[in-house]
Amino acid sequence: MTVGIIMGSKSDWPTMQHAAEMLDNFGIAYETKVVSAHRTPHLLTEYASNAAERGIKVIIAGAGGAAHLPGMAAAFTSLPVLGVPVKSKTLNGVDSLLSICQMPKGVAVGTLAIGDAGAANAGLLAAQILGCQNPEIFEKIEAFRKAQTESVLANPNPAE
Ligand code: RP5
Repeated sequence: MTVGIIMGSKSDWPTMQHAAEMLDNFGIAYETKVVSAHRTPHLLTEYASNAAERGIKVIIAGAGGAAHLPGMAAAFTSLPVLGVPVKSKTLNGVDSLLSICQMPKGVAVGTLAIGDAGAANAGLLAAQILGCQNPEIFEKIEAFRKAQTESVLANPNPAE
């Protein structure tokens, strides 16, 4: 597996599946797993510590509320970690966003937008990271962006 998609709870899957779908577009292999920073802290340590050794190149970590998963995963690995703030019921994901993005200097998490768009873009950004070293993926991303642009230009009337 090239990308590890982890999330704090099964309840995060409706959001995080958008990251998986994006990777599917580019034919990138990934694994998905519930790893909770709070409920399964030892599993988080093990997962993040061993990810590089297992061949993972990028970790996408989604969590909601007190969203410590991406930051703690980043603490245990030098792989790039992309954090997805899952929209929480009480604070609409602003809590998740602030928990993920306010990392201390020296331990980086690339924070995406709250919710589905953030998850999809985490998949896209993971593909772009991998595409730097992989011309086949790079070409697929170029084609994806070209098709997206052409689709917008071909449908300029918002009322149609
Ligand atoms: C976080 O708490 C999870 O990432 C999830 O977004 C949130 C709620 O989890 P559940 O109570 O639905 O399992 O750890």
